[in-house]
Amino acid sequence: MNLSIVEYPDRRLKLKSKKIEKFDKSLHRLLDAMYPIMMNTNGIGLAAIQVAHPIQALILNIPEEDGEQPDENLIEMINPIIKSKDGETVYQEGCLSVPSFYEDITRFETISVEYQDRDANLKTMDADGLLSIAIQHEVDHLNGILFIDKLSYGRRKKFEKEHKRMLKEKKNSKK
Ligand code: QAP
Ligand code: CO
Repeated sequence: MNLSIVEYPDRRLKLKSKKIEKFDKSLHRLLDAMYPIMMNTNGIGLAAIQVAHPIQALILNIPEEDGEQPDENLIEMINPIIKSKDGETVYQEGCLSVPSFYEDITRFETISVEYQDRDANLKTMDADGLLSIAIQHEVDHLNGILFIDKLSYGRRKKFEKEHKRMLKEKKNSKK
């Protein structure tokens, strides 16, 4: 499977992802292909829409204290729904679809999320810390929302300016 990361300002990132009904081989193949892309690009979370598949699937591998991301820590969530949320926390977020830009984002501190695994089994997870932030960031992707959409007017302007500069640099390096 040949996947590549969809980057801002691609309008596909604004799509609302569809609920998954078929837990078949093609879903498994997609999930299996997403994982190495995330790991090879130093990601900790990736939604299917970021590889051009607008379906409600996301994967996570939250680094441990030592920064390691063993394969056993992979979490796959299909059709996730955040059932409860509490508190507030601020973290400097980034996104594989918005490379090289990081900004403080306020999220809920703790959440409870219901989802299905790749075989359609229903699961519930209570999360706090970086895992909670990552789940909220990825569930936003399923709703067509990027972390930069949450910035204040002034911070968003700062992003647009930096983004324009980045595109110019990219063009120039091709010449
Ligand atoms: C979402 O983000 C997230 O700009 C996952 O050059 C962010 O994996 C969850 C990345 C913050 C929790 C907290 C970004 C890699 C990875 C970049 C990512 C880059 C290379 C972002
Ligand atoms: Co993202």
